Amino acid sequence: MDPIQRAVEEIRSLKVQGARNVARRAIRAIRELVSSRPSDMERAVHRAVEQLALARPTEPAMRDALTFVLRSLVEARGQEDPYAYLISRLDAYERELEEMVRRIAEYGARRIPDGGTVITHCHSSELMAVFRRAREEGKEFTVIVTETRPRYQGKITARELVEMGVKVIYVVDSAAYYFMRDVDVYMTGADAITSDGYVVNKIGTALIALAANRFNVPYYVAASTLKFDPVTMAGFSEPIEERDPHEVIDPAEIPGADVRNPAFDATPPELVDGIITEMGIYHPQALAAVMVSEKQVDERLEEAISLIRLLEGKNA
Ligand code: RUB
Repeated sequence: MDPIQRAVEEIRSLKVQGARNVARRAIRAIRELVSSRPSDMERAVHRAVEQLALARPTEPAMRDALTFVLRSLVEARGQEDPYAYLISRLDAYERELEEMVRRIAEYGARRIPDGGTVITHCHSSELMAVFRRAREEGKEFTVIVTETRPRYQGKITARELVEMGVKVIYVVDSAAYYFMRDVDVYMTGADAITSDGYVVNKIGTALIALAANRFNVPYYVAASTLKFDPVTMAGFSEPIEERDPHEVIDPAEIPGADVRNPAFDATPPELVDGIITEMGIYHPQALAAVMVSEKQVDERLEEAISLIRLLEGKNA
Protein backbone atom coordinates (compact mmCIF):
# COMPACT_ATOMS: atom_id res chain seq x y z
CA MET A 1 0.00 0.00 0.00
CA ASP A 2 1.35 3.48 -0.78
CA PRO A 3 2.03 5.79 2.17
CA ILE A 4 -1.04 7.93 1.55
CA GLN A 5 -3.43 4.99 1.27
CA ARG A 6 -1.98 3.56 4.49
CA ALA A 7 -2.54 6.84 6.34
CA VAL A 8 -6.09 7.20 4.94
CA GLU A 9 -6.87 3.68 6.14
CA GLU A 10 -5.48 4.31 9.63
CA ILE A 11 -7.38 7.60 9.93
CA ARG A 12 -10.69 6.16 8.66
CA SER A 13 -10.54 3.11 10.92
CA LEU A 14 -9.64 5.27 13.97
CA LYS A 15 -6.37 3.41 14.39
CA VAL A 16 -5.13 6.98 14.53
CA GLN A 17 -7.64 9.06 16.53
CA GLY A 18 -7.83 12.55 17.98
CA ALA A 19 -7.61 15.68 15.87
CA ARG A 20 -3.95 16.48 16.48
CA ASN A 21 -2.79 12.90 15.89
CA VAL A 22 -4.77 12.84 12.65
CA ALA A 23 -3.12 16.10 11.49
CA ARG A 24 0.33 14.77 12.38
CA ARG A 25 -0.34 11.45 10.63
CA ALA A 26 -1.32 13.36 7.46
CA ILE A 27 1.88 15.43 7.60
CA ARG A 28 4.01 12.29 8.08
CA ALA A 29 2.34 10.52 5.16
CA ILE A 30 3.06 13.47 2.86
CA ARG A 31 6.63 13.59 4.16
CA GLU A 32 7.05 9.92 3.22
CA LEU A 33 5.59 10.59 -0.22
CA VAL A 34 7.91 13.55 -0.85
CA SER A 35 10.94 11.58 0.41
CA SER A 36 10.33 9.06 -2.39
CA ARG A 37 10.92 11.98 -4.80
CA PRO A 38 7.94 11.46 -7.15
CA SER A 39 8.74 12.81 -10.62
CA ASP A 40 5.76 15.21 -10.65
CA MET A 41 5.82 16.33 -7.02
CA GLU A 42 3.09 18.94 -7.32
CA ARG A 43 0.63 16.54 -8.86
CA ALA A 44 1.42 13.76 -6.38
CA VAL A 45 1.07 16.08 -3.36
CA HIS A 46 -2.19 17.59 -4.63
CA ARG A 47 -3.66 14.10 -5.02
CA ALA A 48 -2.47 13.13 -1.54
CA VAL A 49 -3.99 16.26 0.00
CA GLU A 50 -7.39 15.42 -1.55
CA GLN A 51 -7.33 11.82 -0.38
CA LEU A 52 -6.33 12.76 3.16
CA ALA A 53 -8.87 15.59 3.46
CA LEU A 54 -11.64 13.15 2.59
CA ALA A 55 -10.54 10.57 5.17
CA ARG A 56 -12.33 12.39 8.04
CA PRO A 57 -14.61 15.34 7.32
CA THR A 58 -14.71 16.94 10.82
CA GLU A 59 -11.02 17.69 11.18
CA PRO A 60 -10.05 21.33 10.70
CA ALA A 61 -6.69 20.60 12.33
CA MET A 62 -5.89 18.20 9.50
CA ARG A 63 -7.24 20.68 6.97
CA ASP A 64 -4.96 23.31 8.49
CA ALA A 65 -2.02 20.94 8.07
CA LEU A 66 -3.03 20.27 4.48
CA THR A 67 -3.42 23.95 3.60
CA PHE A 68 0.04 24.47 5.05
CA VAL A 69 1.28 21.72 2.72
CA LEU A 70 -0.31 23.47 -0.27
CA ARG A 71 1.24 26.82 0.64
CA SER A 72 4.66 25.25 1.15
CA LEU A 73 4.33 23.48 -2.19
CA VAL A 74 4.03 26.85 -3.93
CA GLU A 75 7.07 28.20 -2.02
CA ALA A 76 9.04 25.08 -2.99
CA ARG A 77 8.81 26.02 -6.71
CA GLY A 78 11.66 28.52 -6.53
CA GLN A 79 13.96 26.37 -4.39
CA GLU A 80 17.12 24.62 -5.53
CA ASP A 81 15.90 21.31 -4.09
CA PRO A 82 12.09 21.54 -3.82
CA TYR A 83 11.83 18.06 -2.25
CA ALA A 84 14.27 18.91 0.56
CA TYR A 85 12.59 22.30 1.02
CA LEU A 86 9.12 20.78 1.43
CA ILE A 87 10.43 18.18 3.88
CA SER A 88 12.04 20.88 6.01
CA ARG A 89 8.75 22.80 6.07
CA LEU A 90 6.84 19.68 7.14
CA ASP A 91 9.35 19.05 9.93
CA ALA A 92 8.97 22.65 11.08
CA TYR A 93 5.17 22.21 11.18
CA GLU A 94 5.52 19.12 13.35
CA ARG A 95 7.81 20.96 15.74
CA GLU A 96 5.24 23.74 15.92
CA LEU A 97 2.56 21.19 16.89
CA GLU A 98 4.75 20.10 19.81
CA GLU A 99 5.37 23.66 20.94
CA MET A 100 1.62 24.42 20.90
CA VAL A 101 0.90 21.46 23.14
CA ARG A 102 3.66 22.49 25.55
CA ARG A 103 2.03 25.89 26.03
CA ILE A 104 -1.51 24.51 26.30
CA ALA A 105 -0.23 22.17 29.02
CA GLU A 106 1.39 25.06 30.88
CA TYR A 107 -1.73 27.26 30.85
CA GLY A 108 -4.21 24.43 31.31
CA ALA A 109 -2.44 22.89 34.32
CA ARG A 110 -3.26 26.07 36.25
CA ARG A 111 -6.96 25.26 35.86
CA ILE A 112 -6.62 21.88 37.57
CA PRO A 113 -7.44 22.26 41.25
CA ASP A 114 -4.97 20.54 43.58
CA GLY A 115 -6.91 17.88 45.47
CA GLY A 116 -9.93 18.43 43.19
CA THR A 117 -11.98 16.36 40.75
CA VAL A 118 -12.15 16.75 36.99
CA ILE A 119 -14.61 15.03 34.64
CA THR A 120 -13.61 14.34 31.03
CA HIS A 121 -14.97 12.67 27.91
CA CYS A 122 -13.20 10.86 25.04
CA HIS A 123 -9.42 11.02 24.50
CA SER A 124 -7.63 14.24 23.66
CA SER A 125 -3.85 14.39 23.35
CA GLU A 126 -3.94 18.12 24.08
CA LEU A 127 -5.86 17.58 27.31
CA MET A 128 -3.65 14.64 28.30
CA ALA A 129 -0.68 17.02 28.09
CA VAL A 130 -2.49 19.32 30.55
CA PHE A 131 -3.02 16.45 33.01
CA ARG A 132 0.61 15.34 32.62
CA ARG A 133 1.88 18.82 33.32
CA ALA A 134 -0.33 19.17 36.41
CA ARG A 135 1.11 15.89 37.72
CA GLU A 136 4.67 17.09 37.02
CA GLU A 137 3.86 20.15 39.09
CA GLY A 138 2.97 17.80 41.93
CA LYS A 139 -0.81 18.22 41.85
CA GLU A 140 -2.97 15.38 43.16
CA PHE A 141 -6.41 15.06 41.57
CA THR A 142 -9.12 12.62 40.54
CA VAL A 143 -10.46 12.31 37.01
CA ILE A 144 -13.88 10.85 36.28
CA VAL A 145 -13.55 9.34 32.80
CA THR A 146 -16.60 8.47 30.69
CA GLU A 147 -16.22 5.35 28.57
CA THR A 148 -17.25 7.24 25.37
CA ARG A 149 -19.52 4.98 23.39
CA PRO A 150 -19.38 3.64 20.77
CA ARG A 151 -15.58 3.42 20.35
CA TYR A 152 -14.54 3.60 24.02
CA GLN A 153 -11.81 6.24 23.69
CA GLY A 154 -12.32 6.68 27.47
CA LYS A 155 -10.32 3.48 27.99
CA ILE A 156 -7.24 5.10 26.43
CA THR A 157 -7.69 8.18 28.63
CA ALA A 158 -8.19 6.09 31.77
CA ARG A 159 -5.12 3.92 31.14
CA GLU A 160 -2.87 6.91 30.44
CA LEU A 161 -4.07 8.71 33.58
CA VAL A 162 -3.48 5.65 35.76
CA GLU A 163 0.07 5.47 34.35
CA MET A 164 0.54 9.12 35.38
CA GLY A 165 -0.50 8.25 38.93
CA VAL A 166 -3.88 10.01 38.72
CA LYS A 167 -6.85 8.54 40.60
CA VAL A 168 -9.36 7.45 37.93
CA ILE A 169 -13.07 6.74 38.26
CA TYR A 170 -14.30 5.08 35.04
CA VAL A 171 -18.04 5.38 34.36
CA VAL A 172 -20.61 4.90 31.59
CA ASP A 173 -21.38 8.08 29.64
CA SER A 174 -24.85 8.42 31.15
CA ALA A 175 -23.41 8.51 34.71
CA ALA A 176 -22.00 12.00 34.12
CA TYR A 177 -25.00 13.76 35.71
CA TYR A 178 -24.96 11.40 38.72
CA PHE A 179 -21.33 12.25 39.52
CA MET A 180 -21.44 15.93 38.59
CA ARG A 181 -22.16 17.14 42.14
CA ASP A 182 -18.64 15.92 43.12
CA VAL A 183 -16.88 17.65 40.21
CA ASP A 184 -14.83 20.90 40.27
CA VAL A 185 -14.19 21.27 36.54
CA TYR A 186 -15.21 19.64 33.25
CA MET A 187 -12.45 19.45 30.64
CA THR A 188 -12.24 18.04 27.12
CA GLY A 189 -10.33 18.53 23.90
CA ALA A 190 -11.95 19.73 20.66
CA ASP A 191 -12.04 18.80 17.02
CA ALA A 192 -13.33 22.12 15.78
CA ILE A 193 -14.19 25.58 17.04
CA THR A 194 -16.46 27.67 14.88
CA SER A 195 -16.34 31.43 14.38
CA ASP A 196 -19.54 31.81 16.45
CA GLY A 197 -17.99 29.94 19.35
CA TYR A 198 -19.38 26.41 19.10
CA VAL A 199 -17.07 23.65 20.29
CA VAL A 200 -17.29 20.51 18.18
CA ASN A 201 -16.06 17.41 20.02
CA LYS A 202 -16.90 13.73 20.51
CA ILE A 203 -20.62 12.91 20.62
CA GLY A 204 -21.86 13.33 24.19
CA THR A 205 -19.63 16.31 24.99
CA ALA A 206 -22.54 18.77 24.81
CA LEU A 207 -24.79 16.65 27.02
CA ILE A 208 -22.11 16.57 29.74
CA ALA A 209 -21.66 20.35 29.31
CA LEU A 210 -25.38 20.75 30.03
CA ALA A 211 -25.05 18.64 33.17
CA ALA A 212 -21.99 20.67 34.24
CA ASN A 213 -23.93 23.90 33.71
CA ARG A 214 -26.76 22.60 35.94
CA PHE A 215 -24.25 22.21 38.81
CA ASN A 216 -22.30 25.43 38.03
CA VAL A 217 -19.23 23.37 37.12
CA PRO A 218 -16.97 25.35 34.73
CA TYR A 219 -16.14 23.80 31.35
CA TYR A 220 -12.68 24.30 29.81
CA VAL A 221 -11.56 23.03 26.41
CA ALA A 222 -7.90 22.29 25.65
CA ALA A 223 -7.55 23.07 21.97
CA SER A 224 -4.80 24.56 19.84
CA THR A 225 -5.83 27.31 17.43
CA LEU A 226 -5.52 24.75 14.61
CA LYS A 227 -8.97 23.63 15.70
CA PHE A 228 -10.46 27.03 14.84
CA ASP A 229 -12.12 26.45 11.49
CA PRO A 230 -11.65 29.53 9.28
CA VAL A 231 -14.28 28.46 6.74
CA THR A 232 -16.99 29.00 9.36
CA MET A 233 -16.17 32.72 9.10
CA ALA A 234 -17.07 32.56 5.43
CA GLY A 235 -20.50 31.08 6.15
CA PHE A 236 -19.73 27.40 5.72
CA SER A 237 -21.07 25.17 8.49
CA GLU A 238 -18.81 22.69 10.22
CA PRO A 239 -19.40 19.25 8.69
CA ILE A 240 -20.26 16.55 11.25
CA GLU A 241 -19.03 13.09 10.45
CA GLU A 242 -21.64 10.34 10.59
CA ARG A 243 -20.02 6.93 10.94
CA ASP A 244 -21.02 3.33 10.24
CA PRO A 245 -24.06 2.33 12.38
CA HIS A 246 -22.38 -1.04 13.04
CA GLU A 247 -20.14 0.79 15.53
CA VAL A 248 -23.31 1.19 17.65
CA ILE A 249 -25.12 -2.10 17.07
CA ASP A 250 -25.75 -4.55 14.25
CA PRO A 251 -28.86 -2.91 12.74
CA ALA A 252 -30.21 -6.40 11.99
CA GLU A 253 -30.81 -6.78 15.75
CA ILE A 254 -33.58 -4.18 15.58
CA PRO A 255 -35.22 -4.65 12.18
CA GLY A 256 -37.04 -1.52 11.05
CA ALA A 257 -35.05 0.88 13.28
CA ASP A 258 -32.83 3.53 11.80
CA VAL A 259 -29.50 3.29 13.68
CA ARG A 260 -27.58 6.59 13.56
CA ASN A 261 -23.97 7.22 14.59
CA PRO A 262 -22.93 10.89 14.56
CA ALA A 263 -19.33 11.12 15.74
CA PHE A 264 -19.42 14.68 17.12
CA ASP A 265 -21.71 17.29 18.60
CA ALA A 266 -21.45 21.06 18.96
CA THR A 267 -21.55 22.66 22.41
CA PRO A 268 -22.87 26.25 22.34
CA PRO A 269 -20.56 29.02 23.60
CA GLU A 270 -22.76 29.84 26.60
CA LEU A 271 -21.87 26.45 28.09
CA VAL A 272 -18.11 26.96 27.67
CA ASP A 273 -16.00 28.97 30.13
CA GLY A 274 -12.77 29.00 28.18
CA ILE A 275 -10.68 27.54 25.37
CA ILE A 276 -7.13 26.81 26.50
CA THR A 277 -5.04 27.58 23.41
CA GLU A 278 -1.30 28.04 22.88
CA MET A 279 -2.00 31.80 22.76
CA GLY A 280 -3.79 31.89 26.11
CA ILE A 281 -7.24 31.12 27.51
CA TYR A 282 -10.17 32.77 25.71
CA HIS A 283 -13.92 32.58 25.74
CA PRO A 284 -14.94 30.74 22.53
CA GLN A 285 -16.70 33.83 21.17
CA ALA A 286 -13.55 35.92 21.61
CA LEU A 287 -11.39 33.42 19.79
CA ALA A 288 -12.50 34.45 16.29
CA ALA A 289 -11.47 38.06 16.99
CA VAL A 290 -8.12 36.92 18.34
CA MET A 291 -7.52 34.73 15.30
CA VAL A 292 -8.30 37.57 12.91
CA SER A 293 -6.14 40.11 14.78
CA GLU A 294 -3.23 37.68 14.74
CA LYS A 295 -3.69 37.48 10.93
CA GLN A 296 -3.62 33.73 11.13
CA VAL A 297 -6.99 33.39 9.47
CA ASP A 298 -6.48 35.48 6.36
CA GLU A 299 -3.52 33.41 5.29
CA ARG A 300 -5.36 30.14 5.37
CA LEU A 301 -8.86 31.08 4.29
CA GLU A 302 -8.59 30.61 0.54
CA GLU A 303 -7.07 27.12 0.63
CA ALA A 304 -9.35 26.14 3.51
CA ILE A 305 -12.37 27.04 1.38
CA SER A 306 -11.15 25.01 -1.55
CA LEU A 307 -10.67 21.98 0.71
CA ILE A 308 -14.14 22.33 2.25
CA ARG A 309 -15.65 22.65 -1.26
CA LEU A 310 -13.91 19.41 -2.14
CA LEU A 311 -15.48 17.68 0.89
CA GLU A 312 -18.91 19.08 0.05
CA GLY A 313 -18.61 17.92 -3.54
CA LYS A 314 -17.57 14.38 -2.64
CA ASN A 315 -20.19 14.01 0.10
CA ALA A 316 -23.07 15.40 -1.96
C1 RUB B 1 -11.44 12.37 19.45
C2 RUB B 1 -11.95 13.59 20.12
C3 RUB B 1 -10.92 14.47 20.79
C4 RUB B 1 -10.49 15.56 19.83
C5 RUB B 1 -9.25 16.31 20.33
O1 RUB B 1 -12.42 11.77 18.60
O2 RUB B 1 -13.11 13.94 20.08
O3 RUB B 1 -11.43 15.06 21.94
O4 RUB B 1 -10.18 15.00 18.57
O5 RUB B 1 -8.13 15.47 20.32
P1 RUB B 1 -11.97 10.51 17.66
P2 RUB B 1 -6.63 16.07 20.34
O6 RUB B 1 -11.49 9.43 18.59
O7 RUB B 1 -13.22 10.14 16.92
O8 RUB B 1 -10.88 11.00 16.74
O9 RUB B 1 -6.54 16.91 21.55
O10 RUB B 1 -5.75 14.84 20.40
O11 RUB B 1 -6.46 16.84 19.08
